[in-house]
Amino acid sequence: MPSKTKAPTAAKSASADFAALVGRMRQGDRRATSRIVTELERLSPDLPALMQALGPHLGHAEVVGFTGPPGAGKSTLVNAYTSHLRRAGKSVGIIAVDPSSPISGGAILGDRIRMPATLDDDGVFMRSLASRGHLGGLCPAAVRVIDGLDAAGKDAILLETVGTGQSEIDVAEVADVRVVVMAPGLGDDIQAMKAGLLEIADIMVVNKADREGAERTLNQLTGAASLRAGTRAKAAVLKTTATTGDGIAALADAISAVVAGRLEGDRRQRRRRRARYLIARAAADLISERIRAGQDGGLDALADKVLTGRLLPAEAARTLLDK
Ligand SMILES: Nc1nc2c(ncn2[C@@H]2O[C@H](COP(=O)(O)OP(=O)(O)OP(=O)(O)O)[C@@H](O)[C@H]2O)c(=O)[nH]1
Ligand SMILES: [Mg+2]
Repeated sequence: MPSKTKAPTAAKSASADFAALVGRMRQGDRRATSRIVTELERLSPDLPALMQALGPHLGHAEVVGFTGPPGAGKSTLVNAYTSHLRRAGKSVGIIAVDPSSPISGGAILGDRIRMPATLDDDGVFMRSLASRGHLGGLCPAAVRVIDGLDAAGKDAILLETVGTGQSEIDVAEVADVRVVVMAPGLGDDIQAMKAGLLEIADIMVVNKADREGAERTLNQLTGAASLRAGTRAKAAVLKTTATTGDGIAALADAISAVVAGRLEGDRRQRRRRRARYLIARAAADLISERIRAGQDGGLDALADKVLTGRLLPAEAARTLLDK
């Protein structure tokens, strides 16, 4: 019979289990990696114990985010870059975030087909995640899985997200290098995404360079890159044909240049950025949850004050947060 007095023992054995499991994952045991990733993916009650076991091993991997409109060739490009990294002897973790709400077998199967480099290679671990409630965004589960694959000792973690709405900002938060993938014939998308996607890009890629209009898209992006506000370094703009591998070596060089320029000595900083993101998301979720549950911290009273002009919505939000 499980009883309250047994709880501490259970917690202790969970952490002992995780320490052993993390040890096996670090030896390259695929099944251990898979299990840890699954634990991270779902919010298991043992998560704190697992995070503790992962803690000492974090901060090695470079995280490269690939984002852009649907069908731009992100998966194909991730596959080509993975092959490149494998030839250089680097291990790779891939997280593909699928924005469709329920876990759709079709999309995930599609990722496997588009990423043949992930098959039958112990140096590559790939997981597709459904972003579910987080529309088009990067789900917190993906950020936890980054930690898992980082602790597994992967040299590079490649994160594929569809660039809509929130996700570009999220990718900017958690990726060390941000690659925005476009393709010819997406002219309207470029307009729509200029503000968000192009602002966060370290590297802009015109994929499908074998297609008509690639040169025009390249010029548009080069123009957008030069207009970018602020003091950040200008984004590199380059062409790839992911299906043949053309331009992948140049992309790899551009990614290395960003890494070399930015990451030296900031292991802790990287970890902290991901933790900050998780805390901010959890805080937002907590407030939404409280409001849904009716424990809304006097939201009606605040609403009345906003309606009568006595309080700005942002001030009301601050009051709500301070409760
Ligand atoms: N001609 C050409 N086709 C490409 C290239 N790269 C990808 N494709 C094709 O474009 C289609 C979409 O590629 P994906 O890699 O699935 O694109 P994606 O951006 O991952 O798509 P979603 O994940 O659905 O948003 C596939 O049929 C690819 O074979 C390229 O460089 N040239
Ligand atoms: Mg894809």
